[in-house]
Amino acid sequence: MSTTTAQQEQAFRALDAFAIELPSWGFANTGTRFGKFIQAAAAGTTAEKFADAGQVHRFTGCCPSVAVHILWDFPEGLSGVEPLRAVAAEHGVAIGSINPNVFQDQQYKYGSFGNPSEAVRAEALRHVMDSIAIQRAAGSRDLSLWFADGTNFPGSGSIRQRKQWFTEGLRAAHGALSGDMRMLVEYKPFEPAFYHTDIADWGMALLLARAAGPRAKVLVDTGHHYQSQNIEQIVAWLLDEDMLGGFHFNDRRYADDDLTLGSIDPYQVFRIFHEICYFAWERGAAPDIAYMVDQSHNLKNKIEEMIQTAMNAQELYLKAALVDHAALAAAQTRAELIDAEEILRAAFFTDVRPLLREWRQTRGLAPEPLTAFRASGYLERITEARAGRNRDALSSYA
Ligand code: PSV
Ligand code: MN
Repeated sequence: MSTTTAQQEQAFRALDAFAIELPSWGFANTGTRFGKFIQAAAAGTTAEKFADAGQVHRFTGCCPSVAVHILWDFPEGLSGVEPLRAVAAEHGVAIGSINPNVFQDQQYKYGSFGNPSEAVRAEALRHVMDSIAIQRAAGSRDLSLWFADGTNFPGSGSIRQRKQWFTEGLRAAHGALSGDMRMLVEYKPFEPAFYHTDIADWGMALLLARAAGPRAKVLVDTGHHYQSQNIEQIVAWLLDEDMLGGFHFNDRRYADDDLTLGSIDPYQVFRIFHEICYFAWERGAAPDIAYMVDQSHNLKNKIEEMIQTAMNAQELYLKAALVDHAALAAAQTRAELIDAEEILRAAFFTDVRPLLREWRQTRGLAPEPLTAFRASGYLERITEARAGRNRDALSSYA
């Protein structure tokens, strides 16, 4: 498939409109439940996470905001917002979605919104309300909710009762939203709970979001599905129901592996983007979706990996934007199965990297973000500045 001028214009429009949010936690030292591998250059403070995220945006031009986790990035609460806004502006990015954390503190051992203790449920709601205050002060549109709630053994809790508690909690939180603020409800089939998870799939998230109110939508984390689940069908259904609020992108081979987007199955990411672009073509307008990355890497260099992720996302999105939708719709109507499939494959196998290089150049960006980042010397500078501290963290960890 060679590209025409009209296709180039279409491609550039698609790229201009495509932004993907980075997770602050993707720049810090993280690990698996078996241990951490410390990187000398990893960010140790929220300001450093924003500085590193700013580099990703500087070289890719498509990552203008950074998702924050309340306990990890705002230990001081609301008073941390103004200073962080200034830091974000200094690095050319904005504070993105707000992630409350009702899963790591001791009181949440048996859950948060689904905890059998009324006092703990109230505490979880208070934290979410505090997070909404931070969301408002930060000028952030999305409150991104993920709950670790669930049980490990049959009989441990009343599944129906917990569902009702979730409805109550989400409704109460929804009541505090105003203006253009939204609430995204994320689902996950298992981990950390291994018998039942309170919000285990998109159907449960959808019902809870509907019960919470009109500002609540579903968040699809690509790593939160069982093997071989048809994620693009979930996406198509949520789009059709006007309930798709956003994504947490990552790739996986087994479970919630947090691997680089498109590293294992780029065709799946393409098919997801295709459902979105096809929907946009039919409706004549792009749906309002928050694209976010949810990955943290302890083996690859974190900044380079986020640049790689952003580049993969752009490539796969662009391929989906180049699908000949009119021809596809006609082939589907005539049940021309091979032709319809080949239309998708033609777009998927188009090498869009030359187009991307042109787009970058016309937008004042370096054509090869990773190479340009490596040549900038930033990594060497932060490695030198942070290595000592990160080594100390290693010895205190060991
Ligand atoms: C849970 O696995 C999750 O996907 C949620 O989005 C959390 O906010 C994030 O990971 C924390 O890493
Ligand atoms: Mn997630």
